[in-house]
Amino acid sequence: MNEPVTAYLGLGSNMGDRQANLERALDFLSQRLQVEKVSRIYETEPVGNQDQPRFLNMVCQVRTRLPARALLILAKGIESKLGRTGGSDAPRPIDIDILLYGQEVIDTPDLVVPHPRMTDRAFVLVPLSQIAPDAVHPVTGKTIKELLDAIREVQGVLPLE
Ligand code: PH2
Ligand code: MG
Ligand code: MG
Repeated sequence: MNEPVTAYLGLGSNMGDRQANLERALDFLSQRLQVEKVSRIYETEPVGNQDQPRFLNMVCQVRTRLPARALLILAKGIESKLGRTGGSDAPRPIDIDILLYGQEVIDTPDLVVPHPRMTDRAFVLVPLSQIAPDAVHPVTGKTIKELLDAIREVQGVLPLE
């Protein structure tokens, strides 16, 4: 049996009942692994394709014996149960990204961990620094708090209520 690993997942929704989508995704995740911590929910301006609705974003800390690839398959399965169709920059009911998987560095065509864009995305680093400020990014060697401090202006990331 594999040793349990602490991983961080990023969740985003910008279609339908966004808050309900996040909650249902967390529900599905907790049926298959231990969800140890969840961040607040933030309403965020779309990054990249700006011609789409605002997102709700959050992150969670999970503990799992699933290998990274199995975790990816679980995430994709939940995305399609919640009705995700369309490409990577289309609006979606839910997007579940593996941000960190222990201290592992994975670089394969279908899975790259740490998530390649997490270091400059405030909508990831703000919620992640809430639950794991001292987690170390295994490629840069920096903590989440250090990565967040390196972003000059944190804009368009507002806590929901
Ligand atoms: N996800 C993207 C692209 N842009 N912008 C925000 N604010 N939140 C997201 O989750 C997001 C995005 C691709 O996955
Ligand atoms: Mg994403
Ligand atoms: Mg994704």
